[in-house]
Amino acid sequence: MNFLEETINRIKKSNCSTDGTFFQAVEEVLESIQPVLDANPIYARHSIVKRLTTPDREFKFKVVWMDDNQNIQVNTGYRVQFNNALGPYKGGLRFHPSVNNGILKFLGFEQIFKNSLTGLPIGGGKGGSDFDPKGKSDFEIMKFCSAFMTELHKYIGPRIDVPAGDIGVGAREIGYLFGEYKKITSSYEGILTGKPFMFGGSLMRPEATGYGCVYFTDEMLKFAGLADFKDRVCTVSGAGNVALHTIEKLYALGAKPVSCTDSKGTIYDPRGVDLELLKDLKLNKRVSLEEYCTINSDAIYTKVEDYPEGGHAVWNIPCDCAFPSATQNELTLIDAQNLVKNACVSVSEGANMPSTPEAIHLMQKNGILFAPAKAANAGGVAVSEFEMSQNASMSKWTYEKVDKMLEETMRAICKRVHLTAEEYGMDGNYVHGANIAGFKKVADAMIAEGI
Ligand code: NDP
Ligand code: 2IT
Repeated sequence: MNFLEETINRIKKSNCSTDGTFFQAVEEVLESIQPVLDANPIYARHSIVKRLTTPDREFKFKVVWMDDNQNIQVNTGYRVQFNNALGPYKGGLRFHPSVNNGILKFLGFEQIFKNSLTGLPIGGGKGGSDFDPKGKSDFEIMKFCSAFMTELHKYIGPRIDVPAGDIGVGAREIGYLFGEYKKITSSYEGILTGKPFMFGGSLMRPEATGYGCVYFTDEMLKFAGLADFKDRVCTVSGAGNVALHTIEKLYALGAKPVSCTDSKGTIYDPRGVDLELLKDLKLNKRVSLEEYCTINSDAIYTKVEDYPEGGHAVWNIPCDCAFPSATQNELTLIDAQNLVKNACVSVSEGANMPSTPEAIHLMQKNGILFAPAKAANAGGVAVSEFEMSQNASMSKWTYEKVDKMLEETMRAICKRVHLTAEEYGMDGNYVHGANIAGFKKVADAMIAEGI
């Protein structure tokens, strides 16, 4: 048995059988870093892989709250503090019924390397709850957030662990969480990022992940000697924070984004997505995408259940550049086959691990430029770190300053990933480049900090 198989078997034994996404994330990183481990026995001597694949700490707690009908509800809350070799634990909170320990371990593990790639002093963590915000009143959201923070506040702090948003957690939830922390501790500190601007949030944090993903892709196209975004047809999945701002920046650079999706279906609008309508439906009204077609009858809506099993309608729309920006494993082998068939040029992961390993392999084999999540969507956490800096110094930076820093950060990450892949003889393989560059920095810090 080789080292990779041995490590995966060990991890499978010491974790739950439901931790599939965590094993998937670990396997991908281990495959990439094999040449680094072979060339540098110091990493084995310091048991870096074993230490890096074991979270420092995992919290699981009960969240009890009362709904609008005065029924008492019980959910489970989690925080995984994975690795703080480079800085305080940093990573989002996800509120979604699918959340379990395995999903948060996968997200926390990925976050270590992503945060390392930003070059900023932040470690990796993730948290959340199986609470479903859909259909809840503002008051119920507030009550759940308060109850969640009653427990979470014990584990976080500006130099300890700084959560932010993720699926189901935006500025509204962060506001309620912040308010409760302040009430419990009487302390006004930067313990969360993604806060509304009026109480310490950074300008550009809402836009950062989507804009950052587009900046990264622009740089990747340049490295490949390809034309920029002007007139390129782009497909985007998701209709949340990341997707909306990806679409916004694509328009700003002259591209034509033609799709968006939610958990119920796909919108294909060949003339280009109506962003104002989309924002109104998703940010204000919080309704299903199906409503888009009642207002804009030229768009085509495909329900999830009306598309053949195993694939997703959005990846069968002809495009130059694709941006999976909804959730994990939403781009499968069948989807990759369709993207190849339709001569897609690039795929950039706005979501975390949206492509399956088989899909990535096929896309790369067929020459599609592939930007992995931990590099392409690092703009969100980078601007979160800028928010931490602003909070620590009690200052507020301008929109232009943050946007410039975001763009520079994303272009620098792209360059570093590109050069690392080149250094290891894997030109253009951004998966290996990102994993190796992210790993080396954390591993070297762990060695320098001792056991
Ligand atoms: P939002 O909650 O704002 O939006 C999520 C979108 O994805 C919604 O349109 C939602 O549809 C859809 N979606 C969620 N789960 C599923 C599912 N199981 N199947 C199909 N569609 C689904 O989340 P974000 O935009 O913030 O996050 C999207 C992705 O980006 C996630 O992978 C997240 O981890 C990642 N990410 C987010 C960052 C951020 O700054 N927010 C930073 C880096 C990565 P519906 O409303 O119907 O559920
Ligand atoms: O996956 C991610 O990088 C996020 N959800 C953002 C994390 C953060 O701390 O801003």
